[in-house]
Amino acid sequence: MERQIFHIDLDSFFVSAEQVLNHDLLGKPVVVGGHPDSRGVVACASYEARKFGLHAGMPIATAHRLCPQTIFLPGNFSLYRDFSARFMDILADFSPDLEPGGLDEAFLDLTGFEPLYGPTRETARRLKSRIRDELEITASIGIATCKVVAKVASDFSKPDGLVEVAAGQEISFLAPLPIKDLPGVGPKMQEALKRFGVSTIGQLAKLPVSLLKDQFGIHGEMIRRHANGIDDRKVKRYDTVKSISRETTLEQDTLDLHLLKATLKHLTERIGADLRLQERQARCVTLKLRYSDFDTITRSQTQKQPTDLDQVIFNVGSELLDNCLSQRRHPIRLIGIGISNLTGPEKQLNLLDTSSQKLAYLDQAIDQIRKKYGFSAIQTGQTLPIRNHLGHTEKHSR
Ligand code: DCP
Ligand code: CA
Repeated sequence: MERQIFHIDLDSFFVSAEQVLNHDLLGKPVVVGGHPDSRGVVACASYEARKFGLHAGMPIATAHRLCPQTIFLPGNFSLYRDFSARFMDILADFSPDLEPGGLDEAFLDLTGFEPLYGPTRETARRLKSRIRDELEITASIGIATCKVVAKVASDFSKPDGLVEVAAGQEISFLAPLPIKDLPGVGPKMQEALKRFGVSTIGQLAKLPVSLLKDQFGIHGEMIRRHANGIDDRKVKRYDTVKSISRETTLEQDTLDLHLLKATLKHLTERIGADLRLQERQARCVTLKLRYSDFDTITRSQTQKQPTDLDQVIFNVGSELLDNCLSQRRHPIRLIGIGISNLTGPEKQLNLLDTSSQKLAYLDQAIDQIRKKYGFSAIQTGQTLPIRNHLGHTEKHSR
């Protein structure tokens, strides 16, 4: 049976949530991400602001210059968490096969539900209405036989859209779109592909596998499959999530240990926040490195004591990084960190260990402030070298 996968994504999420609280913000250029004189970046821009070229990741100062009438809001993380929980509750009413991909997006597997719910598009319309009625926020939905096409379709349909890609139409739907629309194709890969004369997903789909494998390793093979609408990844239920990871392609291939560790610390803080949000701890830490020649390695270490502490996870990752670099000193193109072997939600802190308790309080305090002011409100010392580089390329997976 063909699968029916939905990808549902709320439109301009942070701004939309703010607009529910304050209707005066509706229809205006609004940005969440601090004040114009701050050094931060745009987290979310309303569609009205996007008309002026504003987008997530852009420095606030640039956004202010491009559109001085923009209303800048500092962000309210607990508000977004609340909307997110209500959003996921609505989705869970439709299918237990629900995989959140962040606060405001999720995959939902509705394969086999048609006899019960009626035609798929009708189900999608009902889902959109419920979200609009209960959250006062619009959502965009993509429907397809696999995850990657459903995700591209929901992005394509934005805002307030609904696009269904019928079985057999995957390749013709993807072909005319620019390669940047395919998840996993970052700025570096776009540049490299441009050198081969490739600018659309259709052209990418036809490149020889050997060439993609040569240039980008197994990632290249996966991207080619996705460009052909082939993706057999299942929708993974939240409660069966086995690992959390984040990775980022560096602006330039580097061996600068200071920069590599700062990046690692930043990625660790994000998976740490995710882990604590789920009230879980992890035993195994995995470091991923991709060298400039696309050789990709992972190294793991399992701890006796599960942890949800940024510092502990970072220390393990940092040690793994030192080991890898002592074995092969070659410029790094991508760095990632993951945690697996998860336990919880019950706490398993070693209560006699006061130093780890202190770190737990510190992480909680940082989470609290981030909840209030958004993620980049606090930079710990170790991430300072990369504060101006945090932006688009980072991706996360579960
Ligand atoms: N976010 C962030 N920093 C970024 C990107 C996003 O803090 N660099 C936050 C703010 C967004 C939320 O995550 O509101 C969801 O991100 P999306 O990429 O889904 O973007 P939006 O929901 O803002 O807009 P869209 O309508 O394109 O989905
Ligand atoms: Ca969104």
